[in-house]
Amino acid sequence: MFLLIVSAGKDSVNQANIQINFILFGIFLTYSYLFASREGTLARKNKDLEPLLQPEGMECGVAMIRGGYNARIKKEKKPLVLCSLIRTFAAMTNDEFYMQRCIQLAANGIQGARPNPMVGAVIVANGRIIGEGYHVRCGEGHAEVNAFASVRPEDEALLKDATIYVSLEPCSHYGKTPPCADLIIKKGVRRVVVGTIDPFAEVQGRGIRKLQEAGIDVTVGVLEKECQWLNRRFFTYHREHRPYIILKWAQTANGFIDDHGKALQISNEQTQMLSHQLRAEEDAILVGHTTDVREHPQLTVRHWHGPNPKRIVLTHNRPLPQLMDDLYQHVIQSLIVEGGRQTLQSFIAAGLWDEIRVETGAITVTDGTRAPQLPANVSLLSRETYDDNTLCRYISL
Ligand code: AOF
Ligand code: ZN
Repeated sequence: MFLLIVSAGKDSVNQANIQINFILFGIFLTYSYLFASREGTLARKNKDLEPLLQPEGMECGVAMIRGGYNARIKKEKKPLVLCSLIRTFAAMTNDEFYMQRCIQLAANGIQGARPNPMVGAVIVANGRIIGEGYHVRCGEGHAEVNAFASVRPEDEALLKDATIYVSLEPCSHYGKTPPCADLIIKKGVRRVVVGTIDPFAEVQGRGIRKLQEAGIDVTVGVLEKECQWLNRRFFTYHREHRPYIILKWAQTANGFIDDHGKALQISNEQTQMLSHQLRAEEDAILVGHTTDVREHPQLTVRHWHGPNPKRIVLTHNRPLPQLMDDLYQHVIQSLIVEGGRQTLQSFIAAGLWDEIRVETGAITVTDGTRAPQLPANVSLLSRETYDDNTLCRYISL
């Protein structure tokens, strides 16, 4: 539209130019129409998928929902006017759509997969999902194994024309299980779409190379940032040789973390539950020596379901780099730092943090320990309100 007005105004006698603009305008309208209807389709598809993500159906990492699900995910009829440009756009969106499904599946492995990454896989043939799975538990089948196992015998013949989407590069090494790249080659799929390269030293691009050498068409980097965010603990651990660090504190409305040095109940029932959920999802939790002596915090999971994180007390004379090395050696991929002020501030000063969670309650006190100072390079990730408490999550810029 913009092109049409500007160009026509400038050179209204140039017939050829106007014709080109009309064509461009036509493409623009067609694409807008298709894009809008596709958005609607995707929204409906997503809505269809949600109620089907029941834990019982996902127990073995294989969606037990293929019948109804396949029927519902079939593409809607597209309008007849389809130029190649639009097809390219549509293909891009398709890859992202199926990768999004991989991420959704992978997230089911939050408690069982670690220290392995959460990974999801989807097999698509003729515009239909014929198999999907995720990595359920460390030591057991990878996402690709579970996805292939879910393909119905009558759909096996479709594999030769199929595309497999995986949120993490298929592995190339013998770990607790054999290489997924070999399995994919053996199954004979035509195309592999990978969310992101595996940062694990034994893989790091070797899985992709193996597939390419076998003549498979490989696309890498679809929803790459989202795939890396999902496995932020795994990525930080392998890239930086330290755990993903979450600094966490609760403060009064006027910025104190205790009342004249005495512990203070700031969290309400809901935010306490969220804190315990966080504990269940991370590998370790740390407090400073002073906080341990003063408050004897249990640091366990009591208001949520899941394993307790490893409890660590930081002694005064322990340098943080040494602590990081130790945690790396013990395969601790994520760490919550719960306090007190000095400990939190020392992590901030050393730049050793990936996420900061600040809970602010409604109460005020007249004096106490001041809350740590947020670093300058924070970016607000989310802000949620739970009754009288506000939970802000920050990541670094
Ligand atoms: C994949 N698909 O679903 C996962 C992968 O000891 P193993 O055999 O379980 O291998 C663990 C490593 O495999 C892990 O560190 C990561 O590099 C990769 N995880 N790879 O192809 C999967 N979970
Ligand atoms: Zn694998």
